[in-house]
Amino acid sequence: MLEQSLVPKTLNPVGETTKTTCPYCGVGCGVLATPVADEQGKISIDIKGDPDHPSNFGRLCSKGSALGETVDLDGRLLYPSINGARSDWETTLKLVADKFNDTIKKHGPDSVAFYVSGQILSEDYYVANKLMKGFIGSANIDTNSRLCMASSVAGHKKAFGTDTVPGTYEDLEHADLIVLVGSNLAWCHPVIYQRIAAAKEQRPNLKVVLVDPRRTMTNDLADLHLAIRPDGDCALFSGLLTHLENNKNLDQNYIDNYTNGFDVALNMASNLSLENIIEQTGLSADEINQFYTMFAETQKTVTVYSQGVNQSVSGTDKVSAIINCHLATGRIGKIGMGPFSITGQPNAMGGREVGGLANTLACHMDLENEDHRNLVQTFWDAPTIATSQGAKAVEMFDKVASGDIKAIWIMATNPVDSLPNSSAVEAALEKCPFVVVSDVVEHTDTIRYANVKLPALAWGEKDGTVTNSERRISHQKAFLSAPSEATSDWWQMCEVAKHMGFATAFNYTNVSEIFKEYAALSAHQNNDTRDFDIGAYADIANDEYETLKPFLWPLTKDTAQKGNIISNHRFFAQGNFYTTDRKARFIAVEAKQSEVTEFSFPLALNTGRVRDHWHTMTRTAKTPRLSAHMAEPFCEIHPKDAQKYKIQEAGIVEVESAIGAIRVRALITDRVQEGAVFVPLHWTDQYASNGRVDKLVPPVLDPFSGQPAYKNTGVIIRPFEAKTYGFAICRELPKEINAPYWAKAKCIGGWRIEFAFAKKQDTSNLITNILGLKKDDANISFEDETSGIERFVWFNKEQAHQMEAAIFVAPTPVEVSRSWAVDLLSTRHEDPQERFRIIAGRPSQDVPDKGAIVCSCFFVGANEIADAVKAGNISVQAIGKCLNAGTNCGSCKSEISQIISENQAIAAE
Ligand SMILES: Nc1nc2c(c(=O)[nH]1)N[C@H]1C(S)=C(S)[C@@H](COP(=O)(O)OP(=O)(O)OC[C@H]3O[C@@H](n4cnc5c(=O)[nH]c(N)nc54)[C@H](O)[C@@H]3O)O[C@H]1N2
Ligand SMILES: Nc1nc2c(c(=O)[nH]1)N[C@H]1C(S)=C(S)[C@@H](COP(=O)(O)OP(=O)(O)OC[C@H]3O[C@@H](n4cnc5c(=O)[nH]c(N)nc54)[C@H](O)[C@@H]3O)O[C@H]1N2
Ligand code: SF4
Ligand SMILES: [Mo]
Repeated sequence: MLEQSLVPKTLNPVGETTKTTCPYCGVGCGVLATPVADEQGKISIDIKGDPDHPSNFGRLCSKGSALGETVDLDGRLLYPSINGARSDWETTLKLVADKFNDTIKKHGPDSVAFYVSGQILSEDYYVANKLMKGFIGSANIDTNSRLCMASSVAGHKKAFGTDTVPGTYEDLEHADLIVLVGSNLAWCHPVIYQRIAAAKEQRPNLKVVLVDPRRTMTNDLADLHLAIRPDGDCALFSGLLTHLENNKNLDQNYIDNYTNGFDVALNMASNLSLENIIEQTGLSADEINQFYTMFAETQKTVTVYSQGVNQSVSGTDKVSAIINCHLATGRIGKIGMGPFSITGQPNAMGGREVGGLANTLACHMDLENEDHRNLVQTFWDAPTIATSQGAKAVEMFDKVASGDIKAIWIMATNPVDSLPNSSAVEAALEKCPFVVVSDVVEHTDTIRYANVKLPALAWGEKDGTVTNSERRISHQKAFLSAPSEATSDWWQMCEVAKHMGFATAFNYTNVSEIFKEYAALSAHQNNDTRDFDIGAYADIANDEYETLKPFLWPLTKDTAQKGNIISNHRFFAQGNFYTTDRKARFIAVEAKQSEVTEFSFPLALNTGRVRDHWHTMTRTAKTPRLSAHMAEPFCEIHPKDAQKYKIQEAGIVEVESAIGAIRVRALITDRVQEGAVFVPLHWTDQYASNGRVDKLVPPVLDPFSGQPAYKNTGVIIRPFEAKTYGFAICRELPKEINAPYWAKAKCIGGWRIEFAFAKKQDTSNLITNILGLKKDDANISFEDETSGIERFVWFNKEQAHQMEAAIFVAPTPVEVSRSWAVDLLSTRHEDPQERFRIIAGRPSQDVPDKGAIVCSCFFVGANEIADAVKAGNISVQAIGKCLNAGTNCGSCKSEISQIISENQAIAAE
C-alpha cells in the first residue's frame, strides 16, 4: 500500500476525464485519464484508449494500459539540488545561468551544450533550441533522436530536400503489401501492429514481408520472413531497384517529371550481381525473388522501417535504397503507398520540427541556408544565430571528454546508459566541470554525475504538444498537479535564459504562448517553400490551445478549417519536393559487404527492445505488471552457438566486445541466427549488476547522420561459471545487493531478485548479501547437503500469515516457478502446514504452475495457455475466451499465437 505522501494529487474531481496522449512510443495514442476512487476513497487513475483519437481509435498496448501504475511519486526527484544539497529554484537557476555565462565568456559559445530528448514536448524543445542557437549562438544542442531517427532525417533530406514523412497510418490499412524492414512492430509499435493485423483480418490479400535477422514476434503477421544478414539491406533494396527496371515495373512518367538522378542510382545498383546480393543478405535466390516479385507486382506498397535500418553504419544509405524503389515506381504520397519511417519516441518527430538536432534550424529550416538563418534570427529578434553545425550526440560527449565542452545540460535522457561506449560517457561526465540534469526520477545512472539536479514534471503533470510518426500533433495534457517543487522543462529553460540576460525573448507566461510563436514561425515567409507549416495556429488563444484536437501537419492559415479538421494530407504524389528544382533526388547507393567481425569477436551483437519495458526503465520498472514479462537482462543465443561456447540454458553468460563486458542470463533460442546474439538495451545499474549493453557497443557512426550502429557489434560469449545460483523474493529491498550477478524487478507486494556467485557461498553471508536478513531468523529452512539445495522463508513477526521474504539457492540455475513464487508476497498464508510447502519451490499439486507470464494485463502464464491449447482452444480468440489472455491490450496476441502453434503440434502427436 502506497504511503499517502506518494499518491499524486489530481487536478480534476473523481470521474472527470482528461484527453491526453501516451508518453511512450511514436504511435502517439490518445489516452483518456480519469481519477477514480475505491471503497476506502483511495484515488487512482483509470486509463483507457481514446476512441476518438485518429492514431489508435481506442486501442492501447501493455505499456499504455499500465500508465496509471506509473504516476505515483515513489522514487521521484522532487527538489532542485546543488552538489547533493537541497536548494531553492531561484538560487539553482541563477547558478546554472551564471556558470553557462561564465563558461561562454571565457571559452566561447561552443564550450557549452544541451543534450535533450524526444521525450520532452515541442514547446520545451523549441525554447531550448531558441536559447542555444539564437541567443547563446552555438549549435551545440543535440538530442537522443540522433540515436534514433538521424539516418531517416538524413535520407529524407537527401531525397526530398526536407525531412518529410510522406504518408499516414491510413496508408497501412489501404496497402496490399507492407514491407517491414528492421521493425519489431509487435513489441515496439504495438498499436500500428494491431491496426495492420485488423486490416489483414478484413482483407487477407494484404501481404506482409518482414525483413529482420531475428524471428521476432512481428513475424506472426508476416507472409514472408527474410532473415537477412546484419546490414544486408542496401544490397536487398539495390537489387530490387534493378529488378524493377529489368521487369518494366517503373513509373517512367513519375521518374521523368518529378525526379533527378535515376540513371546514376540505377547504374550503381546494377553493379550488384545476384550472387553479391545472396552473399550480402544471406538469403536464398528463391527468397529474394519471391520478395522482388511481390514488390514489383503490388502497386499499393508501404515500406515501414525503423532501427534495423537507422542504427547502422549504412543507415542513411539503407533509407536512400528504400526511397529509390518507391520513387522509381511512383509509389509515394498516394493512398496505400510510400516509404514510411516510423519514429521511436513520443516526440521524436516534434524534435525534428523544432530543429532540435545540431544540424537543423527551427521549423524545418536549414542551418546552412543564409536566408533561413536571417529569417529565424529576425523573427526571434535574436542577438546572434549559429552559423555552422554543432556537435552531434556522440561527438558532443567526446568534446566533454576532451574538455572542449565545459558545461552541459542533459534533459530527459540517460546518456550513461544509451550512448555507445557508455563507460566513456560516464568518464566524460565525471570530469566535466559543470553538469546539469533535468529528470523526473531521483536515481538514474546519469544523474549520479550531476552537479545540479532539476526536478521535472512527469507525464500526467506536464502540458504541451507532441508529434507522432504520421505528422499528427496532439496535446499531451496535465491531469495531476505539480508534485512538490517539480517544474516543466520549458519553464526551467526560460528561467535560465532570463537569468542569462535574455528576459524579453523568453518571457512566456504560458505554454500556449510558445506554441503560438512556433506556429507563427512555421508560417513566416513560407508560401510553400517549406513543408512544415502550422500557420493555422499562428494566433491561437490560450483557451483554444486547451482544447486543441489532434491534427496532421501541414495546416496552413489558408487551408485551416479549425474546429473540424479532417486533414489527410500526403506529400509528393505530384512531386513538388522541397529541393531547389522541386524534384526528388535518387541517391546512388553502394552496397558493401558489412564488415566481418574480427576473429576474436566472432558473433554479431544485435540490440533492441522488449515488449513491456521502455528504454532505461525509469518508469516501466515501477509497475509489477510490466516487470512480469521479462524480469532480467538476457542474451538470446542460437542453440548451436550455445553448444559451441558451452552456454547452458538459463545459465549466466558473459558477453564481451573490444571495449567492455557485461553479464546477463542466457536464453537459448533459434529466433536468432547462428553467429548472432541479441541483448536488450533496457537494463541499467539501477536494476542489474552489470547489464548495460552500451558498454559493449563502440561509437561506430553512420557517416552522413552521425547515428550509432547499435545493431552489429563483434562480441564473444562465455559462460560465467557459477557455483551458486539463486532466486529471492522480499517485501523490502536491502540497501545494496552484493553478488557478482544480480537483477531485481518489482512484483506485487515487493521485489524479486535473481543472483549468482562464482564460488560456493557461506549461507549466512549469502543471505545478508542478497536480502540483508539473518539466516537464524528464518521461520522455515531447508538445507540438503547432497543436492546443495537451500531454501529459507521469513514470516512477519506480528502477522504470521504474511510472508516477508524467501530465498532459493542451488548449485545450478534454480528451478522454482517464478510466477508462483512472486504471488507468495500477496497471498495470506493462514495454514501453518501450507507454509512449509513454500520450500518445495512450486505450487502444491492441485494448483498448476502458470509458467512465464505472457499476458501482463491478466497475469496469464505460458503453461496455462499451453494447457488450454491442449484442451482444444486453438485460436487466439478461444484462448481469450477461456483465460482472458490477450483480451485487454492485445500486446501478447502474437506470443499466444506462437504458443498455440508449438502446442498444437504436440496435441496432434
Ligand atoms: N516496448 C518498447 N517499445 C518501444 C521502445 C521501447 O523502449 N520499448 N522504444 C521506442 C523507440 S525510442 C524506438 S526508436 C522504437 C524502435 O523500434 P524498432 O526499430 O522496432 O526496435 P528495435 O528492437 O530497436 O529494432 C528493430 C529490429 O531491427 C532488427 N535488425 C537488427 N539489425 C538489422 C539489420 O541489419 N537489418 C534489418 N532489416 N533489421 C535489423 C532487430 O533484430 C530488431 O528486431 O521503439 C519504440 N517503442
Ligand atoms: N544498444 C542500444 N542502445 C540504444 C538503442 C538501441 O536500440 N540499442 N536505441 C537508442 C534509441 S533509439 C533511443 S531513443 C535511446 C533512448 O535512451 P534514453 O533517452 O537515454 O532513455 P530513457 O530511459 O527514455 O531516458 C529518458 C530519461 O528522461 C526522464 N524523463 C522522463 N520524462 C521526462 C520529462 O518529461 N522531463 C525530463 N526532464 N525528464 C524526463 C526519464 O526518467 C529518463 O531518465 O536509446 C538509444 N540507445
Ligand atoms: S502503441 Fe502503446 S506505447 Fe505506443 S503510443 Fe500507443 S499505447 Fe503508447
Ligand atoms: Mo528511439
